[in-house]
Amino acid sequence: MSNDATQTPELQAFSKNIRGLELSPLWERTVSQKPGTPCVPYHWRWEELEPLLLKSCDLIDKKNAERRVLMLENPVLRGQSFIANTLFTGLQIIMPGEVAAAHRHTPNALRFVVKGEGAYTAVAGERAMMHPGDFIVTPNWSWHDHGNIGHGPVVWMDGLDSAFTRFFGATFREDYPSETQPLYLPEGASAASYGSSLLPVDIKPGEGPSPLLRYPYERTREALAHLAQNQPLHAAHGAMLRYANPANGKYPFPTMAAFMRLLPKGFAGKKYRSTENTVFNVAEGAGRVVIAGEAFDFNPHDIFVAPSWCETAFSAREECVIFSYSDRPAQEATGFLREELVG
Ligand code: 1HN
Repeated sequence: MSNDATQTPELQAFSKNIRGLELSPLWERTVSQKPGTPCVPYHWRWEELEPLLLKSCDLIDKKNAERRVLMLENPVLRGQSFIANTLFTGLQIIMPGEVAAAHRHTPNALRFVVKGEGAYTAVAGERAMMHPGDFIVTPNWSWHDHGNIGHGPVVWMDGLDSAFTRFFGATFREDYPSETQPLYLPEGASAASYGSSLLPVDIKPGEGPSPLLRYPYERTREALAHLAQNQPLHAAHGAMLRYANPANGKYPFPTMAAFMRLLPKGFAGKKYRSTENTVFNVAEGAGRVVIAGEAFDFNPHDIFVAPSWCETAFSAREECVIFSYSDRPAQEATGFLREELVG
């Protein structure tokens, strides 16, 4: 607050004098005390992204790019790597025969597979083939490498909570001594232990990231179709499911939640806002999303971001299936999360 009482010559001199001691008077503070962030809604079209990803393969090989990733940066965060204050989003492309070398880091990573067949990811000793629509978990500090043993390019979206590790000053990374890690678990091991609503008998619900490596699209799609046909739709979200950590029923990561929604053809959703920062990836269908008053017409594989407290409303020109991830678990754990239907 700045008023006459704070503008006396003595106070002005005081404020000026304390500046040299790295002090500032709270009564002159100008930073926002409102929800929301400086980040803006933004939409990236697959029809523009795909040719750029393919072009990047001609221009940079895997020896020179540790990961061939295009980062999606919020227009107000250019140079910062982030799509919103709390989230990283990248699009990664891997060509036949290529390997993305094994490493590990403190940020958690999720993958949402966009297009192509024949790529695998290996995480903590287990390999999983990646198929479009799959949701894949790379827990923090686990060794991971990727490869393409197929015949065409494969693209997926990387979502990381690296904004958190940067914020805390807790970013560490290490390369594995060889290009790929040893596979000490058979393919399907984590699905067998955790993927059928059954748990190993000695598992106690705890904290931490999901032990299930891959959430296959065909199961997600089937569950959503069933839900959309047999349950009332949510006024804003349509038929929406949350990916669960099977070991504790919570989120796949302590920081990041992931969701998939189905919007039936003709769905016109209500406006919704929350303090979550959310990134969307269109798995199927076309429609329109209005975020903070800006309309974006989306098509399959498009990506858009709804920063905190931006009103968001969906309408579906065709049946749509849309993946999203957000910082909800971190905001729930801290008690900061707020959400509402608007109007
Ligand atoms: C990373 O390790 C991957 O493993 C992708 O594929 C994107 C962005 C920032 C930091 C590490 C990967 C990343 C990343």
